[in-house]
Amino acid sequence: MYPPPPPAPHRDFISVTLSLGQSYDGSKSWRRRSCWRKWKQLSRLQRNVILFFLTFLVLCGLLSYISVADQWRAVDGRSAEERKARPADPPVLPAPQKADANPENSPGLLPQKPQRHFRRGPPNLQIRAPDKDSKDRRQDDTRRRDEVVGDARQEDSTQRTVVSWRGAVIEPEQGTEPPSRKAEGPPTKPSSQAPGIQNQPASPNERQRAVIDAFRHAWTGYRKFAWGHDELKPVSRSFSEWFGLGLTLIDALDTMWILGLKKEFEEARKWVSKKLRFQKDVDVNLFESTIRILGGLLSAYHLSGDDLFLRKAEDFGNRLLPAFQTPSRIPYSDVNIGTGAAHPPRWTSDSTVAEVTSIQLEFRELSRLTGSKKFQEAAEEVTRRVHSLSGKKDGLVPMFINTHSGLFTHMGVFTLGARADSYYEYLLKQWIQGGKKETQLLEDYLEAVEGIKRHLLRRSEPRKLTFVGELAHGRFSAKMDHLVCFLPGTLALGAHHGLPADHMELARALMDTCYQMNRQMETGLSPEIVHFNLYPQSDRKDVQVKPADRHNLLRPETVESLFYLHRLTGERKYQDWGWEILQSFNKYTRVPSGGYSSISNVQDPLNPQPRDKMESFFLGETLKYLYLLFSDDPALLSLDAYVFNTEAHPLPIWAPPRVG
Ligand code: DMJ
Repeated sequence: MYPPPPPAPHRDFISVTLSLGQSYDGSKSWRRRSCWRKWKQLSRLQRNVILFFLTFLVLCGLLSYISVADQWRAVDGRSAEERKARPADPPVLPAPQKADANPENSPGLLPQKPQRHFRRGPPNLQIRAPDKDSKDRRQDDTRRRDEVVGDARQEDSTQRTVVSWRGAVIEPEQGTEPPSRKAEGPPTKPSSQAPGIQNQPASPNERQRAVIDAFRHAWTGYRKFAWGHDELKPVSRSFSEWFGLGLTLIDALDTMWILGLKKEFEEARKWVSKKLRFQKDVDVNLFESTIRILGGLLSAYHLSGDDLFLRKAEDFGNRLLPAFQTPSRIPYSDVNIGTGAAHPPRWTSDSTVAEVTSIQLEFRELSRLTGSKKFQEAAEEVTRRVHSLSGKKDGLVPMFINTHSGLFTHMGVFTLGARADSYYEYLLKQWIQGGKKETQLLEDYLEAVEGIKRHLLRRSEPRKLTFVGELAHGRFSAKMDHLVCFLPGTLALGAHHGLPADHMELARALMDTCYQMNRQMETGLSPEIVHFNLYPQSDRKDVQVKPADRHNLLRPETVESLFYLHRLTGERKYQDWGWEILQSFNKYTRVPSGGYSSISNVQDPLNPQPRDKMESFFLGETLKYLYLLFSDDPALLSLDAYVFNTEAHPLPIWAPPRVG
């Protein structure tokens, strides 16, 4: 017997296939049968796994279909609305946005790449009529965004930056061309004739003629030995450079105009026109170049009405803006006006409080004149931040502020001298410049004056001179810089503008002291720093000078305050004191071949030791204030029409906008 044949393998498969009733009718049918055969060959587990994946894929497909379909519906709907909303003949360009509404227009601070995530829909549909609420919201949004963007900016800038030895250099988007004014507010032109300045000045009196003579002598030296350079070295008959921008020439422009030195002014103007170029690979100090160069150009523009100076000021202002590109919006001390790389000093990431808070008059005025808000925005952001910082003592501020954290550093040291002085001056002067409306500035100023009275005022022995000392961690020091002598003038100016009468009393008392700081020296010129005697029993004089502090840099502060005190009280003694000081300058600092020199020892009339340097502020400030002090005409640069920046450059007080 033959054993029964083994069952044909996969027999059921065959039978099932056939039972489908499909015949071989070409490759498709054959492939179907082959797939089915393979499927049946799989184990139950394998089939389940495959079925699960297939179900999953189908579900995913369904879900994404639903979402895409929704978007398409939305797009279709919006297009329909847009089609309805658009005017029949749409503008080719989007309507301009106001500068202050657009964070990308503010200070050159934000990364200047397009911020795609802020933009939705066509730009012309984003413009809405400004209303107060939306403006406030915008400001809040801008502020919030700035915080976020501050971090992003850091990242962004590291990508676009040449990193310096400080790790803090920023590659700017350097605008050498004046910014387009179309997108921003309208510029403000000066009146064709600056008030208080005649084309032909009234004939100067004898003392004013002496100032003109001093100016001419200084100018002769500069013209002969330093033309177009920053500073004259009168003894060696050469020059020194700081920024390489003709600093003395620019600082002196408005003085020449005020003194009526037309020929000299025209020659200097020609140099500005033909030679002054800011496209230079050079670091400038933000504060010093703002108060001297920007301030000087703006003032020259106002007095002369010559557009050249405004164009130069705008170009220069643009080149300073990268200094504000810091994590905290507190500007770096230095910026390269050719490359736009900004950085703090080599030894610290701090800036000086006086420096970052004494650029606002100039930046605000530049915005007003150009209609471009970015200058004002950048500078006022600093004011706002400093206002809300902790670490002050009854309105008195420390001397340093960190550009990364935005916080005060070196806490607990308070002075009205170097590194803090013009913070106080600019609180008052900005308030005046803006038409006395910005009450926060006024409040900060008033609080600071109270702080000065409470913590820094003392009287010396034996003559009871009122002076402003310093406070270091609760310890009082009877040290006073000559720089503090700006304060009597500032206090008097505030009183003139309606602040308490006791400010004027304090101004008078401090003026006497500053005069004595000059008078008690053998040369009649103040040293850089004095210490006051506090002990009644000693046989010391009131004013003491340490050997290291005996120098005089031809600084203006005493004569600056004398100008205010005379202008606002009419008392002749202030003119007489100024006259003494001018004579001392002539006697001890005048260099026969031209120019004046700072000296090393105000206590040695036989050998005052010339230092061979004429600072630009001698022409920009000292001689200008002396000339104005000797004038008896209160309308000459009236204190109701002008406010002087901290380098003595007069800028107009903003008139209230005309109604109707
Ligand atoms: C000037 O540049 C300015 O007056 C500044 O505020 C202080 N230092 C000098 C003059 O002393």
